[in-house]
Amino acid sequence: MLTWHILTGIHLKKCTGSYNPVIFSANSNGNGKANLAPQEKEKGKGKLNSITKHKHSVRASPQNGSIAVTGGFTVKMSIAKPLKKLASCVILDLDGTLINTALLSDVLGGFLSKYGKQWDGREVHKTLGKTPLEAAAAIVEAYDLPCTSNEFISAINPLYSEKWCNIKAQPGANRLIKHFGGHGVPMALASNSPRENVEGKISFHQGWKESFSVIIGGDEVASGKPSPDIYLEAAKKLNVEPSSCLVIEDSIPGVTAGKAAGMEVVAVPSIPKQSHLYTSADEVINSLLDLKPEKWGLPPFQDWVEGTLPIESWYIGGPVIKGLGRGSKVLGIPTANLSTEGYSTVLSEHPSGVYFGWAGLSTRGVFKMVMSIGWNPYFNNPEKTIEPWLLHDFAEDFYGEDLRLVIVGYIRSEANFPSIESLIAKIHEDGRIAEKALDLPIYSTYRDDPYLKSCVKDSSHL
Ligand code: RBF
Ligand code: MG
Repeated sequence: MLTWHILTGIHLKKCTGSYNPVIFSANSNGNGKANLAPQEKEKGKGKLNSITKHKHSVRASPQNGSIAVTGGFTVKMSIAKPLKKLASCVILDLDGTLINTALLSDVLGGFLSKYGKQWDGREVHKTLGKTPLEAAAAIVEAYDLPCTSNEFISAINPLYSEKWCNIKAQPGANRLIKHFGGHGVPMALASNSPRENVEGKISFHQGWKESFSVIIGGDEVASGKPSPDIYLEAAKKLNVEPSSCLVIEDSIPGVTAGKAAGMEVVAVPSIPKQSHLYTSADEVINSLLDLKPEKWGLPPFQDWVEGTLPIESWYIGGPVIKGLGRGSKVLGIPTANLSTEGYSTVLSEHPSGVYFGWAGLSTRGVFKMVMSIGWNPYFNNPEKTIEPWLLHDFAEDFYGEDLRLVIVGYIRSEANFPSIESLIAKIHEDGRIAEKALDLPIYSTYRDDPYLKSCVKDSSHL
């Protein structure tokens, strides 16, 4: 039996193993309260008017603004945007979507160097979302290799499979799989890679194989993505209409395939700064942490607390460097920019966005901290940077001091803003959210993390 909460006071009980979709356009914050999206609040739209009880119905009727919620309730709303299609199943791509296959790029680099060629990491887009044969052909051609595409595949495959055990799940992948699995939402895995490779890769991720009702590899259909075949086959095996499937994809060929199959597609681009190219996707999100299943009629995540998402903690440290001189001067927000030298892997593993946690400064103590990771769309920086803002008034600068961070939660993805004032206002709001959240036990315990302590204690003997 499955139970989950959506809007205030509504419990939906399911008595069968199958999942019934629920759709509404307000955000649920996971503790049973209905929150409206901030922009809707501002405009005074999306107001919850009334909730009426009735029997099983699943369709939205945008004309009169009522949304049918399966399980017996209709939520009456004035709707700002037309509702998206209902999904009852999720079909996931693997490489770049659920797992971070970027490290395979190093294998390719090593391989090409044996041929006296130098791999240009920026060429990775030539292989993204392609079938193995197409990707091989693209590399053989770009680097003018003295072998056929098939020979290339036979040579590189064993080198790739040696690395499978080191491939990490994308941030939010385990959470997503557990969430949909726990709510009985059928999931399929649909990859251009051969089935054997798909199974090999996921075998290193506990609980994944059992979570998928269906797995389709590129070798099991006539043509790979961007052909819709893989997705259509997945829907067929799930025994559902393509129109009730939500696809999650990182590559353009994958998005094309999902749309061609008649499905709703959320793109999670795995190459930074490329979102503008994903025009055919129904939505482009920055990372799996930003997925809002309720937009597609699927059960909402319930792990957000007070505007924050607890994440598996991670650590980074180094000397404070001078940033681009904007923090204090332009914004009035003094960020203690962190040198990212030696942290390129850590940096590439974590999606850009606004995070928070605790900061240890060698001679000064431990402070609350909110930070942005990324390219700062407003300034469009060329490099991914880490810009922690220590929520404390310091009398002077501390460039060169050792700064250690424990990052414990996520707030939002980086955004662009129409004015510097609106950017500043948002950063202050982030600060208030972090400040408050860090007092919650789930986050406050990290204040005593040895990683921060050792650094503070060591230098107190100086
Ligand atoms: N810059 C952006 O362009 N977009 C953002 O959404 C954004 N969010 C931020 C959130 C926090 C908590 C902090 C400290 C900074 C953020 N910034 C953002 C970066 C800000 O523009 C940056 O601190 C200045 O560029 C100073 O170097
Ligand atoms: Mg992919």
